[in-house]
Amino acid sequence: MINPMVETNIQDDILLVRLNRPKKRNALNDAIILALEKIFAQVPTTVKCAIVYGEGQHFSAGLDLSELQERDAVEGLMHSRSWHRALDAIQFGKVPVIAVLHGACVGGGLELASACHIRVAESSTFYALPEGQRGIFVGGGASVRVPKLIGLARMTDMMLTGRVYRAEEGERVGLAQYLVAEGEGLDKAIELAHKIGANAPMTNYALMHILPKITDSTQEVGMMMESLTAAIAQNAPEAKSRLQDFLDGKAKKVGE
Ligand code: 1HE
Repeated sequence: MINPMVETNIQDDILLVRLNRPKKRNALNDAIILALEKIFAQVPTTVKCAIVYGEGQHFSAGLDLSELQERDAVEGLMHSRSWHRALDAIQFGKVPVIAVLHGACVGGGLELASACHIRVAESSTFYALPEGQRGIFVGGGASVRVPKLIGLARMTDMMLTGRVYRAEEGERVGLAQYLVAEGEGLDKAIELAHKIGANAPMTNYALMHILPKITDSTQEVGMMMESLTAAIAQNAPEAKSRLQDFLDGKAKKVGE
């Protein structure tokens, strides 16, 4: 175990990562951020998908505010970059990552969730970016990732006014892709993880590493990257056998 505040466990081919600091509402201190970076840099090759979730009543209360007091500007810059490294290790790591949300998913907690590829929200989830109210600014990648989920106007509103999105509204605006009943998030995530793990590795790789670059590119460059990716993916033996299975009537139809 890298750090008792972040417990890991492998179940089948799924890596379960549990934030385990419930007394402090899973507030993310430097040690937790470092542990997350290490965990996601060292995902065993047998693992096909990971799930991040939180112990206690909340997913995460964000940055551990007690750590902010003594930092000067240079230390603040380094601190923000350490979050970027850790959350990049999640977004651009070896396997897709699903976040299971409940209770507070605020500040750095939302930054962590938005670095994951899929968010499953239980009905108690609420989202906020209280940095505006605390007199600070987001530093864990929210200004890049959150507008991609909900748009610039909504993120600006969240920070200017302290607006809180409840679970249902959050799913509607794009903060989560799935909304489930309380206590059902982990089961839903495991079900999704099995589906993700059954994909061809090249497809998952392309979705994690190439699609974000395509969407950040100009149309011309994006289209070219898409064609190159399509060509490489369909050339793989795995793609050939899956296509043959469909033509032979052996593969599942859409929706089955
Ligand atoms: C904390 C933190 C924290 C709780 N850092 N200690 N994030 C925030 O501004 C959110 C601040 N937290 C809250 O608004 C509330 O704690 C919650 C709505 C999340 C949960 O409320 P509740 O009633 O369940 O818990 P609580 O009683 O407020 O907190 C329990 C303990 O956790 C208490 O400590 P105790 O020693 O008095 O028991 C709290 O002080 C402690 N705690 N949240 C430190 N965040 C990379 S930049 C990212 C920038 C940000 O993330 S800014 C947003 C920070």
